[in-house]
Amino acid sequence: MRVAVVVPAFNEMEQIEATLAGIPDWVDQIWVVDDGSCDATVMLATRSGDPRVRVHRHAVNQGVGRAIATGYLAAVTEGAEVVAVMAGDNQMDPTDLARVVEPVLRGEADYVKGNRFAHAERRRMPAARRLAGYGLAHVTRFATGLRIDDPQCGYTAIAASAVRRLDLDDLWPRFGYPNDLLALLAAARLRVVEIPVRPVYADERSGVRPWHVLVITGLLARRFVQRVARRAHGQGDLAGSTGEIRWRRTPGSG
Ligand SMILES: Nc1nc2c(ncn2[C@@H]2O[C@H](COP(=O)(O)OP(=O)(O)OP(=O)(O)O)[C@@H](O)[C@H]2O)c(=O)[nH]1
Ligand SMILES: [Mg+2]
Repeated sequence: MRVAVVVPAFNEMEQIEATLAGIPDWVDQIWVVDDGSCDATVMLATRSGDPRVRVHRHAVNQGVGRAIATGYLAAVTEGAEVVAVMAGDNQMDPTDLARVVEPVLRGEADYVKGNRFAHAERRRMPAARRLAGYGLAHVTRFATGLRIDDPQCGYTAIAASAVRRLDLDDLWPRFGYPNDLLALLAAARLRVVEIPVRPVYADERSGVRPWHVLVITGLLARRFVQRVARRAHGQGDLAGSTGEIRWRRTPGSG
């Protein structure tokens, strides 16, 4: 199957070359989606020398969720059958990529999420990230019905067939997109699987701010209301029917 990697990048001139250099040989397409950077990100990505790399530019910054949606559509249009996301800040360990795409390749999942909490090195995550992650996992489980441990992890893979079924124009464009995407996947009854991945925190910059927790909670509240309304109209998706999660020690809520 043809595998693509989408690399969302906003002002990542310090990390983009290392990110691209780490992507394994067996990946067929690499889509760097530059999200309106005002530094040398585009120049460095363009001159990477890797023939698999194509750079798509947002003229103005639109948010990481929209950048990923742009990459999904470009990759699927060009024939990719599985599309992974590896952020341009080099926070995804390339040695995990095979395991992230494998459930999609085997036809066992429509969407795979990395789960940093299930990895032996989970304590390398900053404490505030872990705390927010645990809290948002509860809210995400409740809102979507999916038994997810680490909704904020950006290391993912999606089947092209799932991309075609989702309304990506409806996806929240900024931080909070992973939670919103899970809600869209659950509503479409697509199969979601979590796989342990190594958390990587080094000297990259982060755009995440404490108040994003409130934004994400609001997004999920909106999706929960939609889910209840669907159920009231007999179109229920109510999970566990939606997601089939491995690595979960105990059944989640929802
Ligand atoms: N901050 C930010 N990042 C963007 C944007 N658009 C694309 N990105 C890319 O999205 C990726 C993730 O952004 P980060 O701000 O590091 O967020 P994160 O990795 O989810 O969170 P941390 O765990 O704190 O690093 C990076 O590769 C960014 O370059 C944007 O509008 N803002
Ligand atoms: Mg980051």
